[in-house]
Amino acid sequence: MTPILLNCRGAECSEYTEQVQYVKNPHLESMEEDILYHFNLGTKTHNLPAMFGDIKFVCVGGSANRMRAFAQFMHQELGQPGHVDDIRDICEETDRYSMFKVGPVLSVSHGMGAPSISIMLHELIKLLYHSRCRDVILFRIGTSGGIGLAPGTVVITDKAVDSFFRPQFEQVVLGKVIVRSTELDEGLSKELLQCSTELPDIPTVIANTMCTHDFYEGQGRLDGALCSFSTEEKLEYLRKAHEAGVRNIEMESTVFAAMCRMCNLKAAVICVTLLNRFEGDQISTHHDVLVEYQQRPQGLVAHFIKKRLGLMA
Ligand code: R2B
Ligand code: URA
Repeated sequence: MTPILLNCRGAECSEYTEQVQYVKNPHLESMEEDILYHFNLGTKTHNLPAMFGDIKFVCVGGSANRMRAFAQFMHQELGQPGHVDDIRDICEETDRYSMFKVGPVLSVSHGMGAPSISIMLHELIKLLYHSRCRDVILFRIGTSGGIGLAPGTVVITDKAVDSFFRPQFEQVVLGKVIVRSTELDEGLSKELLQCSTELPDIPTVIANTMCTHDFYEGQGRLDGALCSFSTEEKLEYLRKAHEAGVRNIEMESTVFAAMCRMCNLKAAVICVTLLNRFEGDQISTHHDVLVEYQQRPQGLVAHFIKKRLGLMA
């Protein structure tokens, strides 16, 4: 690994270290100030290294409430001092995203869909860079629709694929399509699968995850405001996805995988299935059951983090 200049300015700028570079943007070096607008944080207004420099694990998920609950859960699991109710939303002055810090763990919401998570990830990755974090692992924990799996099964993503079952993410940049690989860290996925075997009642598989740009027609649902296909066409598409190794469908994994890969961040996607799409489209399971399902990826990641921190009995 070649030594690189840390992102420090003025008098601090002489420091060199062995560090993996998390950003790939030459323009950042020449910026006087970087405002992370959607987090309401900035390099001049906040001492980012002091606030975030010790982060080792970042967990992202769609909903602000779920990511608050994850932070509170981690607070208990890591035996942190203070009361869970005192964990404050670092981004409380903006309602775009929520962010909670518990020791070396950051929990951040990303909203729904690729554009929303992509904006969040740009600012999160710059936050890690400005904070001089090292050896950070990112997890996306979320919900999904299952293909041929019992509801409640946790899927650790092998390949994040697009709607054509290709392991890639396409982004339009300056009117041209840029294609980025969505390969994830195989070792990390296997380590997470091992963790699942050490926990009771978390049925878990490693499989491909399909990422779509819509929840309804885009995921082959018959119950949206629009539907342009028959039941048979829907089932044929799901069967093809199944043949391609896809076992769940969600809406952020490809851009998450592509951005983490480009930025040298180890990353994993862990989503619970809420229903089996061969059996229906509506999510009609009782609320309490859904809440328990959504805790499964959280429990798995918490177990992984505790093991990595050497906190397991
Ligand atoms: C899973 O659930 C959300 C849609 O309900 C979406 O953000 C996703 O990926
Ligand atoms: N999230 C999705 O994107 N699809 C589902 O079917 C369920 C949750």
